Amino acid sequence: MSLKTTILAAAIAALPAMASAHMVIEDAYARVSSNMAMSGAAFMSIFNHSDIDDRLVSASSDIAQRVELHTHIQDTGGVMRMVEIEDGIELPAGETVLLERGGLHVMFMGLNETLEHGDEVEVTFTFETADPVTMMIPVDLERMPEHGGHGHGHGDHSGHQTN
Ligand SMILES: [Cu+2]
Repeated sequence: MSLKTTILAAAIAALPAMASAHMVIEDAYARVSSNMAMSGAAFMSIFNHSDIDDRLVSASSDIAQRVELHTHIQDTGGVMRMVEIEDGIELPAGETVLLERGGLHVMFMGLNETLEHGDEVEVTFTFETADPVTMMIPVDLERMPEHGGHGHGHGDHSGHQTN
């Protein structure tokens, strides 16, 4: 292979990474909040495939009147509650950040339509540095929370609500 061909091949190989703006969002799913019928949330992993620390600044979608970035905190009474993260979610270079049940999540406030299992929701993610990412996120009302960290073992279906 000539040097020129090698460079061309390398450039072509680099294209998909550039197109995805160095943010790789995987395993995304959305669901209706169990405690608020007209709200929902989305969970996923975000891999910052770059050497630049970045930040998820906001998410937007037509599915809801407002889309916020939330996390859970424990209040003084020991009760977990959700709070908006106003300065965005940190995405350290080369690391994967998990948005998961009981932790960080994308919150849909005031759903414009109900989320049915199997639907897809279009969501656009805006980053401080990386290009925005728009993707279809499947609604999965059957997914159980990940075990680990929240005191729920496998087979714990007690918290399962489809609505
Ligand atoms: Cu929330």
